[in-house]
Amino acid sequence: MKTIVSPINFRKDRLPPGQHWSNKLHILDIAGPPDIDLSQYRFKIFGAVDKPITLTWDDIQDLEKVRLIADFHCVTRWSCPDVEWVGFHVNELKKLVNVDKNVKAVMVHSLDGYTTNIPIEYFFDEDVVFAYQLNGRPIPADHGYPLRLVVPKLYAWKSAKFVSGVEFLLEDKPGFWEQRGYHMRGDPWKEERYSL
Ligand SMILES: Nc1nc2c(c(=O)[nH]1)N[C@H]1C(S)=C(S)[C@@H](COP(=O)(O)O)O[C@H]1N2
Ligand SMILES: [Mo]
Repeated sequence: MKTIVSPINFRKDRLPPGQHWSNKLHILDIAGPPDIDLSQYRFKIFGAVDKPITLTWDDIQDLEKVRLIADFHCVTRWSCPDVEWVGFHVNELKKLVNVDKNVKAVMVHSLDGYTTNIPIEYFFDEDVVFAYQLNGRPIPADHGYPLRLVVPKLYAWKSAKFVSGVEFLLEDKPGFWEQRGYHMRGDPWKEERYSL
């Protein structure tokens, strides 16, 4: 299995401004984990693509596996170093659908009703994965079972847990926290916490 270490781990200013190190991931979500039956689980790729597609849990296991090691930065100011994830790289999606070249952003959809928007260049990046393992085990329910997105270069609210799909957008629009004042991009080194 290929291992990707996020380039953020090698920055001279590794800890973004206004953050402190924490040795664990703190559980933060709007509604707690949903009940999951893997035989019923579906992952949808839709929006500005040639042909929308729905993957089953078995389909997801067939995608090439990759390991990601990356620091995790939460807007509530804790940062957890060297978190280890296993899953599939976002570029696997490009093998399944043709994405419209005018796409500006994605909306990630989750089973708890959560959504978050991510600019397309931050989504299709070298260190962005959909993960089903955390530190060598299936992702615990509270941390996003069965599948979560991990976007190391942005604040953790962009790393949607319990994902049910990705929608490609021709125009960016705000997700759950972005509608409530969080930043449309959310770069921790620019302290893009709030858009107000
Ligand atoms: N589906 C879903 N994903 C979510 C959230 C949520 O409420 N629902 N919260 C976000 C926020 S605000 C943070 S800080 C991280 C926290 O991840 P953790 O609970 O695994 O530490 O998950 C993000 N992903
Ligand atoms: Mo958060």
